Amino acid sequence: MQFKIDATQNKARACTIKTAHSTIETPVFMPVGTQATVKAMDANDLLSMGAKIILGNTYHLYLRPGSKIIKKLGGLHGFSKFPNSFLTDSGGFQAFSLSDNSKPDDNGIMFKSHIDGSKHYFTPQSVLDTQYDLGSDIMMILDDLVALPNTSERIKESIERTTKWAKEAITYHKSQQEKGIGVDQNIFAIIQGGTDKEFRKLSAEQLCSLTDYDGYAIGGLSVGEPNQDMYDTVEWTTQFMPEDKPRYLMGVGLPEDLIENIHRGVDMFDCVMPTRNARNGTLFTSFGRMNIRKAEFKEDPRPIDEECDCYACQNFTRAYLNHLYRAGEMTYFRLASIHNIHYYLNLMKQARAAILENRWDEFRAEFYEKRAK
Ligand code: PRF
Ligand code: ZN
Repeated sequence: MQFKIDATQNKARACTIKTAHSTIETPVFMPVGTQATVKAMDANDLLSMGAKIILGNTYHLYLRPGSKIIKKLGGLHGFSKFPNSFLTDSGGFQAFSLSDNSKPDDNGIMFKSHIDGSKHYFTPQSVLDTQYDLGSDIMMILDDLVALPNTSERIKESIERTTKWAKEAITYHKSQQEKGIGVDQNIFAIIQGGTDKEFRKLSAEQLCSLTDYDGYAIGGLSVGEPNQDMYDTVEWTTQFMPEDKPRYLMGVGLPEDLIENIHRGVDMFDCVMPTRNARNGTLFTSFGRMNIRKAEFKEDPRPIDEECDCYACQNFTRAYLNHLYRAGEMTYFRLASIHNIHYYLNLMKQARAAILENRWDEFRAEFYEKRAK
């Protein structure tokens, strides 16, 4: 992976990441494609919107259809026909959030499948084996995350485990690469530590001293803590992260969360927000959020957002989308998802341009002004 900083303005960064499958300009939002598809869209939709990287999920794809099937069909790229980059989360988070009883111990995580109740044990090595099969460009390590608020003992345990697993993961990855496995695949560590400064510092310093990692993520946030605590924790944590590697904030967030965390030094984001919200009628626009279900849009001949040049806004009206939503038509999900993903990708493009042109602070202020109107 090649990484280059193109410009910075205070803490905000515009960088370029080059993987074996695409060149990614940051700040970047990565649409979530848990099941090797971004819900309601196919590879061509994503390509025509300019998506250079999307997510896949180790836990889900391991359970179904199984990583060996995906490997046989050419990895995630061959299977889904999305030719640009994939980042795969390790599965620790899903075992934690979906399994009715996932149980971490010092060597891995035991969990029960949410599909059929069968038992599986993930280790730092086994989640990499699955990700080698998937052929993702960026692989996340197994981490031990905790819900917030939590006890100091449990947070301390999660940091110690995450560091132990990170050491095992990088040792294993190097040994596999020497055998010719995963040579084009990159590996990111995940900083934990809740919202406590000392714990975050400890986790960041331990993981960032393992210099063989290709990038570092901030995990364990947006799990129930107040937004300002999330911002403060990110601002605090980025100072311990290397400048010459990508920084990824996992599972965050709303458009304003992206702006605030770019401001604090984050390069990469993912979140189900644009696709999940699209499906329940919430659309993101340059003037804030709108709910397309509302009766006031029944006869509205305008596009969702007059400033948007997405496929949905270039071709269809609010009235039509309102009707499709109410009729429960599948086309609604596709058009609404295209619009929301386009909004997120375009926001990142504009943020990047602002950083490159040294007008980040003005851009950030304008973002809030437009929405307040
Ligand atoms: N760890 C992993 N995946 C994640 C998270 C994490 O902490 C989060 C937290 N917001 C989202 N996805 N492995
Ligand atoms: Zn649009």
